[in-house]
Amino acid sequence: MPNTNSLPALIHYNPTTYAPHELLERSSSFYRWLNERRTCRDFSDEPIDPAVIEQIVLTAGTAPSGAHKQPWHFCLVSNPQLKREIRLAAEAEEYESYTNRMSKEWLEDLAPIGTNWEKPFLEIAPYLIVVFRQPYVVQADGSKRQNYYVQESCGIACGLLLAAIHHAGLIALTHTPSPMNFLATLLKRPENEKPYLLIPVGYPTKDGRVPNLARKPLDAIATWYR
Ligand code: IYR
Repeated sequence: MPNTNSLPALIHYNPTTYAPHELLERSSSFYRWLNERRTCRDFSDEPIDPAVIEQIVLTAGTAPSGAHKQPWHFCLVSNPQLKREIRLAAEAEEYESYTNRMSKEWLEDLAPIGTNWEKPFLEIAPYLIVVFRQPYVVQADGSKRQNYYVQESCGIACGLLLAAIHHAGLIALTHTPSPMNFLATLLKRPENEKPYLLIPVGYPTKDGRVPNLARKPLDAIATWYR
């Protein structure tokens, strides 16, 4: 017998829809706008209303997640002393990575992007959003309950976060110091949280630059099966 005792409570859902003739213009204008997003390392220290950061994080929190567990936490760091400590710890790891840990091929692949172990943007950007994933939650009785598809859920949330940052007219950098457990220590996070991404957010400098990269064309990223 199927279990009929635990039917989920479903509610009506009527999102905005558009006529077929409007879809191409809407989808292509959204693409053209998001295609303007670039990862940029040249941050201005110009302040930004913290309420803006909160709206951006709320947007990230709309991401779908495995069993709707929402297995993410966003640390919003504007404290200058904490930003300095994060910079120093990140640079120590990055120095070790660039000089000893990364392969020759990896360094070759990064050469056109022009990165190195120095991360001044971690102090200059007005905000660092440090994203943590939660592989499990600790319940009231102390037992652990696993979350599902945590990497996927956090990846989608960060994608929405980057789109929200772009929509606000700000820039971001998806920074991945490795290893990055120093972030959990500095931010005193609970044991069920693992650092996922470190994302400085701010305005670009007036003379900000980005590498001259091209995106793959459609036929290189998609295959039709009609
Ligand atoms: N985590 C290092 C190295 C780095 C790695 C990749 I793959 C990049 O696309 C960029 C940087 C750093 O942040 O410099």
